[in-house]
Amino acid sequence: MAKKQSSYAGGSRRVITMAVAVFVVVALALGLGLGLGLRKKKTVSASAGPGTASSSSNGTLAAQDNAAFTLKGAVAMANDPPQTREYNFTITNIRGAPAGVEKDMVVVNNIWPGPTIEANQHDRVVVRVINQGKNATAIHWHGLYQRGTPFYDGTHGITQCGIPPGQELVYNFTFGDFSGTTWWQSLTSGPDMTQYTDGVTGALIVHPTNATVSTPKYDSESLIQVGDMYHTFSNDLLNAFLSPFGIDGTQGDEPVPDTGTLNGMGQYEVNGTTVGSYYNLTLPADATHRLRIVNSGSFADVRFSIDSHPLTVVEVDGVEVTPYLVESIQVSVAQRYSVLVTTNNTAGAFWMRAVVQEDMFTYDRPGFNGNVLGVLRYVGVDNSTMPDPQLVDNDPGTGKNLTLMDTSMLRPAVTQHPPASTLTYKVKISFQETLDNGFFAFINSTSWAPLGGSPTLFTKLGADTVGAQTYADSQLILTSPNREVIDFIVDNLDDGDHPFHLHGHKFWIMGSGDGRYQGQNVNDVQNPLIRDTHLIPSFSWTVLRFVADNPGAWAFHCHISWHMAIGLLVQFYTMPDAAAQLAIPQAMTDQCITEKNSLGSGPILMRRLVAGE
Ligand SMILES: *[C@@H]1O[C@H](CO)[C@@H](O)[C@H](O)[C@H]1NC(C)=O
Ligand SMILES: *[C@@H]1O[C@H](CO)[C@@H](O)[C@H](O)[C@H]1NC(C)=O
Ligand SMILES: *[C@@H]1O[C@H](CO)[C@@H](O)[C@H](O)[C@H]1NC(C)=O
Ligand SMILES: *[C@@H]1O[C@H](CO)[C@@H](O)[C@H](O)[C@H]1NC(C)=O
Ligand SMILES: *[C@@H]1O[C@H](CO)[C@@H](O)[C@H](O)[C@H]1NC(C)=O
Ligand SMILES: *[C@@H]1O[C@H](CO)[C@@H](O)[C@H](O)[C@H]1NC(C)=O
Ligand SMILES: *[C@@H]1O[C@H](CO)[C@@H](O)[C@H](O)[C@H]1NC(C)=O
Ligand SMILES: *[C@@H]1O[C@H](CO)[C@@H](O)[C@H](O)[C@H]1NC(C)=O
Ligand SMILES: *[C@@H]1O[C@H](CO)[C@@H](O)[C@H](O)[C@H]1NC(C)=O
Ligand SMILES: *[C@@H]1O[C@H](CO)[C@@H](O)[C@H](O)[C@H]1NC(C)=O
Ligand SMILES: *[C@@H]1O[C@H](CO)[C@@H](O)[C@H](O)[C@H]1NC(C)=O
Ligand SMILES: [Cu+2]
Repeated sequence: MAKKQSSYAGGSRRVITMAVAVFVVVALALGLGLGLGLRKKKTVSASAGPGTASSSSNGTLAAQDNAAFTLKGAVAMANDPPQTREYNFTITNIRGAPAGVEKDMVVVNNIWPGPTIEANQHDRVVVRVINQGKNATAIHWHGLYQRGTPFYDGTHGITQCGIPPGQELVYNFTFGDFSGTTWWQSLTSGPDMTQYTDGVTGALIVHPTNATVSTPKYDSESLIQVGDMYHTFSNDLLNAFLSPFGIDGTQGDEPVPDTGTLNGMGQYEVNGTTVGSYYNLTLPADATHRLRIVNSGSFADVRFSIDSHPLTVVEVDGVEVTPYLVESIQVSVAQRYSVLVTTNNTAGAFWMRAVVQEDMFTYDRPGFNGNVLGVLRYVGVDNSTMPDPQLVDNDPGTGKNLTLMDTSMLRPAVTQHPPASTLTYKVKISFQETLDNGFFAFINSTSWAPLGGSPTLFTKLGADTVGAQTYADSQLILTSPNREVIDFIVDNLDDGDHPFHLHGHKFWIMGSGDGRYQGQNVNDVQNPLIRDTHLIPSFSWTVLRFVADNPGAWAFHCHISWHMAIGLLVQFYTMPDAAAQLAIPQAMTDQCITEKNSLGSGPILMRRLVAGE
């Protein structure tokens, strides 16, 4: 929802208000272009200011030095025998100041970004998640297939109940066919739905064991985790977002971040003084380095570039792509790219830029700084040397007019021929006001709300029988009894772009276009890009194709925290008979009992729509 300078923004909501009695029917019939009037961009001091403590916390964020983001690397790990890599993740509520301004955070092991998991494809990973935080949690291992272990997908309300405060859960999985760059984050539901926004994120790197492609050679590798940053605790922002007047007086306007970070560091101006820090990367001259870039933010795209250094894109969401030389790349929330950078310039210091894109913002956040910087230095350059601002402004390879990666040019390095589809589902997404003055996201006429104590996977497997039937109106579940090749057609009727992610699979992007899908042929596309997170633009259609042969319950959702929290999620329930062969760990069903008990005798739904049911 909501895009700055869009003549459609906000329009459909007002139409709905006038026609509440038939709101779903009317809204769904609205289609494109029925907007009313221009949204004025206003300046508001939304919600609590920087550093407001909304909850008491224990401890403060530990500093990480630059070396924390250097990877061991594929070459160094190539001879490691297959092994189980074990981690303890302790979740706590703390205070921290990643961009120089103190705020409430929820983090793993007292650091942010959280611990990096770096493994080889043939390894097993065992993560013991110890929840010492205030609310329930669940950790999602983004992009992994979890074939045979769908209950470790970490999606609260779908593949597990929350890990209650004071309890722990062991995730234990292998990578199967997955290799490449990804990340983990908490995917919670209930009162604390936007928890990852407050800091439960980290990188997950899987080096291929049996590489089918030879990535161009590189000498070393490291991480670049970028994203937007809010100085207010996300739960407070969510409550303001959900209120009848919205965060800025207009319902549906998403909270605008204060700034962004690069490897957990950023800069912010407080009373004329710049606070925060810079991530520093030091590289030898005449070498090629692989940067694994993740947008672990919650809302905005981030545009990444390095002054005077072009980037060669070689990987997209774990898929090796034909090398593609660009000056900058734009990364939507939850997407990943690997780029190669060659230190062939005159030795010096250069800005790395992670520019938070503002086109989705609907109001001005005072003090906003979207120009997040880090420093690339060549070995031998004094570590206190900062890039020369004069040089930067005059450098033709930098500044504001960089050639941006065109995602339609990206092609898998190994040519693939997607199989013919055997099943088609079509949905439309929209944002609508409800009868009780709520404002929610809809997929067709369903707005997802988690069923407390009763995750889809467990319910479907008979491990739990409460709830799903009673509240089926909040669950759009697309069941396929057998292996299918699914064409999933999405009509985005909204004025915002949405980075959609499918759990447990990758999808081919078969086709897209303006307006609604009207039967366009998508079967002739050659070697289409395949990935797990794709930005579906405003007022457009997209056809995604994937092979549904992974037994389990899999979320397909917008990765913008605010949108998932208001229901922009649909589930694929695949091959129930095969799923029924899987044994859900006892510890997990026990946590559902805890969750149910904590809900008391009231309704088991943690949040549900009142209108339209
Ligand atoms: C801080 O930690 C102590 C000991 O673990 C605990 O008793 C206390 O409740 C915590 N305080 C907060 C505000 O979480
Ligand atoms: C995890 O914590 C347990 C208990 O404190 C400890 O025995 C174990 O060695 C830890 N494992 C790792 C990988 O740190
Ligand atoms: C790698 O290839 C070997 C030999 O073909 C096979 O046994 C192994 O399962 C493969 N490993 C992965 C992770 O694909
Ligand atoms: C992880 O799963 C493997 C395979 O089922 C099992 O052998 C191993 O004991 C498990 N590890 C833990 C810590 O549960
Ligand atoms: C925990 O959940 C409650 C709602 O039960 C919410 O008000 C609170 O902000 C959350 N606290 C934290 C620290 O996540
Ligand atoms: C910034 O200035 C305002 C107004 O003078 C003051 O209230 C505030 O404490 C200052 N903040 C910091 C971090 O110095
Ligand atoms: C430096 O390397 C890039 C590839 O990363 C290449 O495009 C560029 O031409 C090289 N510049 C020089 C001066 O060799
Ligand atoms: C810069 O280098 C000096 C000398 O090697 C070292 O003592 C110092 O810690 C370094 N500073 C930073 C910010 O890395
Ligand atoms: C990066 O380098 C600058 C300049 O030396 C220094 O002020 C800053 O502390 C460094 N950042 C980190 C995280 O070490
Ligand atoms: C950058 O692009 C803008 C708008 O397209 C144009 O007005 C401006 O002249 C360009 N600047 C440079 C340095 O090319
Ligand atoms: C969504 O609604 C459209 C009608 O507007 C219908 O054609 C389509 O089948 C529905 N999708 C699902 C999955 O029910
Ligand atoms: Cu969205």
